[in-house]
Amino acid sequence: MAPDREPPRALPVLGEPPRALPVLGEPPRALPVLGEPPRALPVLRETSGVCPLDCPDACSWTVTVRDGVAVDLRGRRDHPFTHGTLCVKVNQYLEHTAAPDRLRHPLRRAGPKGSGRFERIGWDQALDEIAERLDGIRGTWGGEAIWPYWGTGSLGHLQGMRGPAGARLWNVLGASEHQMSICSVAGTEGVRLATGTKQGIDPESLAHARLILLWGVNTLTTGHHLWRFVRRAQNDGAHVVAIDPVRSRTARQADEHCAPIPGTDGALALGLLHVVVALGLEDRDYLDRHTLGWSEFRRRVLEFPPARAARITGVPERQIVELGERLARTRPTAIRAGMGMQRHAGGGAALRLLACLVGVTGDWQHLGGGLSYSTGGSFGGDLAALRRDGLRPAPVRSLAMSRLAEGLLELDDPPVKALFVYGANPVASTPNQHGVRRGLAREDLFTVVMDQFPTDTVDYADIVLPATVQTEHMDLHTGYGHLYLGWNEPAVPPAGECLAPTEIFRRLARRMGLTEPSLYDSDEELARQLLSSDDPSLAGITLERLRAEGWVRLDHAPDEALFKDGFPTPSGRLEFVSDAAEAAGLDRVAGYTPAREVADPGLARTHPFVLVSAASHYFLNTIFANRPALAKRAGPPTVAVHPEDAARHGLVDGLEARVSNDRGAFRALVTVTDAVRPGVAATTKGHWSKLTGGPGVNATVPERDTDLGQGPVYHDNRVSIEAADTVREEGLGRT
Ligand SMILES: Nc1nc2c(c(=O)[nH]1)N[C@H]1C(S)=C(S)[C@@H](COP(=O)(O)OP(=O)(O)OC[C@H]3O[C@@H](n4cnc5c(=O)[nH]c(N)nc54)[C@H](O)[C@@H]3O)O[C@H]1N2
Ligand SMILES: Nc1nc2c(c(=O)[nH]1)N[C@H]1C(S)=C(S)[C@@H](COP(=O)(O)OP(=O)(O)OC[C@H]3O[C@@H](n4cnc5c(=O)[nH]c(N)nc54)[C@H](O)[C@@H]3O)O[C@H]1N2
Ligand SMILES: [Mo]
Repeated sequence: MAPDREPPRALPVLGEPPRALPVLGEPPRALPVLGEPPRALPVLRETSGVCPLDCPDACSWTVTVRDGVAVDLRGRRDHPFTHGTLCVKVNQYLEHTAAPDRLRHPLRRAGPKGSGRFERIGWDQALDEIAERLDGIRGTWGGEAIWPYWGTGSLGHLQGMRGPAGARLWNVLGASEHQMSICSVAGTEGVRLATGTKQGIDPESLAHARLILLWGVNTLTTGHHLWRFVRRAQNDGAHVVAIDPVRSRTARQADEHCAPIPGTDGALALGLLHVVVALGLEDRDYLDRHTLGWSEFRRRVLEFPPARAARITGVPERQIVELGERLARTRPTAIRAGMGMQRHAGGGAALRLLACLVGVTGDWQHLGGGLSYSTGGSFGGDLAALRRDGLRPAPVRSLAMSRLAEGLLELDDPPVKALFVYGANPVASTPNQHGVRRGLAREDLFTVVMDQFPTDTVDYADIVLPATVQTEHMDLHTGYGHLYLGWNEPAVPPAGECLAPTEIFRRLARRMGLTEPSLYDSDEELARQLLSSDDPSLAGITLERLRAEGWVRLDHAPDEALFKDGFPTPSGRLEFVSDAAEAAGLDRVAGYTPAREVADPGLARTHPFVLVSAASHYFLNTIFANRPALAKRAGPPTVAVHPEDAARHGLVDGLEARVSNDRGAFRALVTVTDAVRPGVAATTKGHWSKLTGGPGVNATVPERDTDLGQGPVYHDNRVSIEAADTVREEGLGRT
């Protein structure tokens, strides 16, 4: 039963008239009052916006503008989820937008590919050249020879990858379809197999949980606003467990830390369920009414007694038994699963199991119970109307973002002849860094990069296009860790000659002489089309309301369990067994799929460390790695190893090490700490090679797929670590 508890205080009551919030232009009422302006100065103006970065929280913020210059940016205190606090990174957003290294003009390559040498050109020249090259390539090789490669730089529905910006143009040109597979896809597909949707529980409902499992997620670094709700539950007596091979910032604040070997989460989940079933505490009524295939799944669970689960996961048997008993007896139990745990060969299967786990305990029916992986599926906007895939002249092939090197080096029929990169920094972010560089260095490849800063990837561009930042363009956002829509009103004019991505695509279409009218829809028209949907989540939400209020909660009842009455699967039940899973090449019955390199004993002898490279506290993917203040706090790349491993391999604190495997090597300073479990080494993503002076972690990461959705396997990566004193060709930058 859900405990009787006050609803989270800050939740908006739906149906109420719009809060007393500003019509734009007027200073919003709930916003910080800035000391009275001296009389002679022009009045400050405030606009409401949203953080565009790839983080679950999508903070609402207010920008204060004086004389056309943004002078202050702070979180909106009235936002029920993000509540006015930003993060260590975004507190520097205005400095970032005004930084001297910001790209302000179009550029043309003036040196070899990769050299980063450019000359300034005008927009006319840039667009003429791009239009001519794309036309030529289409004429000779067909539209599919163009790969529009977008990333997660902005999560906006208009300017960013959610739309994505440019989709209609690529469709009209018949370009290859880009699969945004770099991040969460394996988990999403895994959850969907069990529940029929990627819509998880409202993260705010965690405040009602009595047991919270933070599973493969570093909440305090990667989306810290959830912590308020975790804390609220903790204050009411909830037990919080972090399940992570590393004692992360989050694990240090939890009541308990459980440290499995990476990629063994499925076996841990089955071991915990074994304890539940052995106690006879599965929710039989719920299993009867709302699940499919319990008897088969039960047999699977019984294959994993705690002793076996302990052998596979490296978690002490006693901890599995105790946590299993706690799970068996605590309602509601909520799992907050992160993306870190699905970057293995068995990542999709693991998330599928977590969705099943909270079915065995019946937690899906309680407010405060169930699984939260992403709220992405909660927004019912008309995404298809934005993209308009119907504009394609013919069906096109689909290319996975995580396999860029292969795409550039091996694809045929047609080969990729034009690459248009935006909102992405694949040289730093994508697996197989050396392969990506080789691909981008191809002389016959025409590469356009649209970005805000001169990244490692920009260095390979034939033409560089300068993009606006969030304070300079219009956008509409949904978070993937909460249920609020946010409106981002432009606050200031673009820097230099920067243009919004949508505007760049409109101008390029014009330059190519394209007549399809929808290519020229304005940003506001696009926003309207997105919101014109009959989906119940958008009931009562208009552009006018969103614009006036700055944020609006999607119409999901805050006090109801998500799946108390069934699931949107073919059977209408939570599917422990699934034909769709079988068709996707997985076991029909939910189960444990081992990671590949982690579980390879031969490889373990030559490459004794499993390398985990999760989020840095100071960067957002590769964004901000060029911000001196943040780079200083992050320090140079490090690799953390357990004291026993350090002793065995002759590694000491502060040693400059070479971390390597057959694919590549990077340099990092050793940190010896028991925060990582034996056999694991931990570093972080995000550094730029041109700033550290050598390859990054992704030089070691394989270009191999997860079990579902062609996701990357960043943490299913074995390496060896040794002193770097002799090898000179790869530097270690000291930022
Ligand atoms: N500060 C900051 N915030 C970010 C980002 C950033 O770069 N910096 N990135 C953003 C993006 S793009 C994303 S997708 C999210 C990701 O944020 P999260 O979902 O938190 O994912 P990660 O940071 O990749 O990994 C989280 C934890 O998973 C652990 N882990 C790795 N492998 C395993 C495993 O096999 N099992 C288990 N149980 N744990 C494992 C790691 O040690 C790490 O502590 O964060 C977003 N927020
Ligand atoms: N080793 C390792 N690698 C990883 C991960 C990991 O865990 N380990 N995590 C992966 C994950 S979760 C993700 S999501 C990917 C992210 O990989 P990418 O999607 O490539 O993201 P970033 O590297 O941050 O590059 C985003 C770029 O977009 C630019 N940008 C920002 N806003 C805009 C805009 O409005 N317009 C344009 N044109 N550009 C803009 C930024 O300046 C930046 O250069 O990285 C992955 N890489
Ligand atoms: Mo991500």
